[in-house]
Amino acid sequence: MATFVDRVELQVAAGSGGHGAASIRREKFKPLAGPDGANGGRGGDVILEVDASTTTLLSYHHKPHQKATSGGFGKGDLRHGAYGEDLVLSVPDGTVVMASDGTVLIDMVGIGTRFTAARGGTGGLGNAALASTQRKAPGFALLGEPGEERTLVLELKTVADVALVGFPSAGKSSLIAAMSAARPKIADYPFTTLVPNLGVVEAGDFRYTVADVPGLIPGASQGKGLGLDFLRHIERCHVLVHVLDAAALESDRDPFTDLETIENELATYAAGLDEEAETRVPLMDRPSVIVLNKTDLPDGTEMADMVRERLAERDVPVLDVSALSHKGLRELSFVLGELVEQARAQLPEPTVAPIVITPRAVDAKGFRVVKEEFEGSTAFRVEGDKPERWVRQTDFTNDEAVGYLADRLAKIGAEDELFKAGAVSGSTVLIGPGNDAVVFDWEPTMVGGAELLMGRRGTDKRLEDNHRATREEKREDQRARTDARMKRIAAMDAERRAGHWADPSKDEGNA
Ligand SMILES: Nc1nc2c(ncn2[C@@H]2O[C@H](COP(=O)(O)OP(=O)(O)OP(=O)(O)O)[C@@H](O)[C@H]2O)c(=O)[nH]1
Ligand SMILES: [Mg+2]
Repeated sequence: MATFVDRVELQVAAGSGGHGAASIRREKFKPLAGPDGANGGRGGDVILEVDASTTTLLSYHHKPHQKATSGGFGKGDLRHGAYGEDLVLSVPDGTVVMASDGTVLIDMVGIGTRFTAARGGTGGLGNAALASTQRKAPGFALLGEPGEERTLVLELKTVADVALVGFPSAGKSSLIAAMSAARPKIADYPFTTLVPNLGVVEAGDFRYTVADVPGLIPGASQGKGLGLDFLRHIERCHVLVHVLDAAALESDRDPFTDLETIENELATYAAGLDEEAETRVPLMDRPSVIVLNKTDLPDGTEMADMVRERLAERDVPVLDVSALSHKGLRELSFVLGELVEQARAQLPEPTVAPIVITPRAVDAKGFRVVKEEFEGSTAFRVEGDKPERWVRQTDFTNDEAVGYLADRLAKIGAEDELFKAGAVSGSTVLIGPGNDAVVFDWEPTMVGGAELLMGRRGTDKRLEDNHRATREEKREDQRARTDARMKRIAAMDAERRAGHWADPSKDEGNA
């Protein structure tokens, strides 16, 4: 069977932030003139955007991996890393975006609606930005953060005022083609239509959209034929049109049983739509119209005459039409226009469902320490956005960077909290969630001790040497150098006399 492409799994990866640079400016008479490592650039976001010219999710079926560009590295001489470019992915109106567990993240309705699917990583700070009065020459920079990565499920639920439903080959696409400027594929074999076609119909000066969905067969609600994959396209429509083939060739079919079959499938499907009930009129209660198509054919007119009365008992408009000869189409367009107008008027004010992001259990400090089992012994896990981000920014091959991380953690009180939770020197400390955590052997006192021995982190004695020599000091320096030179000359002369060196003047004399 043809693959259906209005439900796709999409892997999105935002760009990573570029690493910051650790660099020292050099000037002619001041080789260590201060830090000049610039920040890394921010990684690009992956953004979904509703675009009028996009009608299917087909392109993502072919390219399910989408990645934005990463930010550039910071460089010396304060050259900032380039920003990563955002990747904007066009999606059709009515695309529902879900997390991989099925949670709806956003229902993208309306041209121009945007959704940031994955956020780019922030660039790492360079050592120029990390410098402060206490830390004049940081010998490290922060790493750029990795971009967000997510698996999303995109599902298209066509947004149309009117949905045409019916058996395959009933003439749904032909009707769309006859009533609007849309030019869907039409053929005399079942399942010609694999994705919904959308058309704009004008009835006087009222305009509305009509969607033609793939043909339904008995058992569709259980997955037969194209199954459930397309039934969701009728969920949002205001008006249902039952397109009945009055000239069907099969002997076991007539418009009345066809209609009952389709209604059964819709009712079974609608029973599964619980959450929709509050915002929309239940599917089976929506206004509907019955059209008897192909009444240009003698068989068609005959059949229409036979079933018209029975169909009329349902208290919905029944119209004889022909997509081929355009018979009854003008009347149909006005009947539908009126129903759409009424339905739109009853529409509740559109409410934007807020996206609820479950907040993490952290206290006012922005982190918490939990005690847990880790590889058979007790460990302490630090959880919180800040500590986790700081860990990602740390270059663990650089002791100074690790020390800076310790400083940051101490500053928000992580050390105190670890003490309170019962951590002692040598305890295993994890920062971050699950298996992504960074594991440390905790040495709180050593960090302090190292501070005492080496002076403040990020200071460099050579940068602070502002002493200028006095005239007497310079003269003394000169004298010492002259002495040293004289000594060197005397030593060389002694070596020459001792015959260690060849003497060019003597060699010439021998020649
Ligand atoms: N004579 C006649 N033929 C029609 C009429 N409407 C459609 N047909 C023919 O019926 C066949 C099926 O038409 P489609 O419009 O493709 O039918 P459909 O309902 O979209 O079919 P699926 O997409 O497969 O569900 C084509 O050969 C059409 O030319 C009509 O009013 N009169
Ligand atoms: Mg069709």
